[in-house]
Amino acid sequence: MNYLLLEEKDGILTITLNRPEALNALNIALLSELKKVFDQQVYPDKNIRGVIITGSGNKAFAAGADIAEFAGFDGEEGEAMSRDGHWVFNTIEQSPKPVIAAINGFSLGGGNELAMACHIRIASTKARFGQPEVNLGLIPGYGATQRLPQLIGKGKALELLMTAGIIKADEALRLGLVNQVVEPDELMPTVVSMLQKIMSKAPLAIARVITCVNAFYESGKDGFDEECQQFGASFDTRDFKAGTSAFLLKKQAEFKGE
Ligand code: CO8
Repeated sequence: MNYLLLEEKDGILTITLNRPEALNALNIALLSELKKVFDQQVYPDKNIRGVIITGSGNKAFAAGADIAEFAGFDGEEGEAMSRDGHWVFNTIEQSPKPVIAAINGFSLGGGNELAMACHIRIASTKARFGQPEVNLGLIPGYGATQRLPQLIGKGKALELLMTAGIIKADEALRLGLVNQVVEPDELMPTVVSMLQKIMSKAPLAIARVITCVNAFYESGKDGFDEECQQFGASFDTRDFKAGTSAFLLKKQAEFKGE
């Protein structure tokens, strides 16, 4: 990996975007490495039960797509880049393992779109958020026109998208863009602690929750119907038996993800 640092510990894979000299701007090669990590490690590896995505250095999560890289693109290349990015970010959003963005600084443009593709966002007080694409004569191409209104509502999303305003972490929390804001030195411990809490639950049930919530936003899908199916399928798992018997015996359940 040229642009990502990977560290696996106690079932958590931490992926660090590693281009600090460019504020971790997302170039095409970095995104393709990210896709590979999810396809080849996160999805298939049973030992990985949760994922953290963060940025290297102390200034940025990611300050957007790499402007220098796409500056010479034409429309066809721009659309292809956008479609490739959607493919990567959808893979993250649909990950059966929980993915938390640990937002340690600037979360702008494509960087913020990456954060929004994660299931949960926890920010340091130093984080700054925005979709500044209209400053460049562009619109967001990695999902912000869809995921930002899903998270904060249409009116505020349009305001941020059209003014290119940069907001602080406390405002992002107020709007619902992030789940929690903590001091910088508390960021990683807080993220790890939330992931550990999720990872202590039944893994297949966690995956089904992600599937059902995503279904609400997927065109052509009936989220209520998806819930009925996934609910029913949960009964046929060993984890369901383990969870219910542990409850009835007043014990702590041990889930195996089976
Ligand atoms: N792309 C490439 N390089 C970047 C980016 C970026 N997005 N952001 C920062 N850098 C580089 C700077 O060029 C600089 O490099 P160098 O030292 O070689 O000059 C280095 O990072 C440090 O940046 P600054 O000196 O600018 O740091 P400041 O603290 O002064 O400013 C800012 C920080 C405010 C974050 C500033 O860097 C900035 O405005 N960056 C650009 C933010 C932006 O516009 N992001 C949106 C990009 S467009 C996008 O994300 C579209 C996504 C969808 C694309 C879909 C396909 C078409």
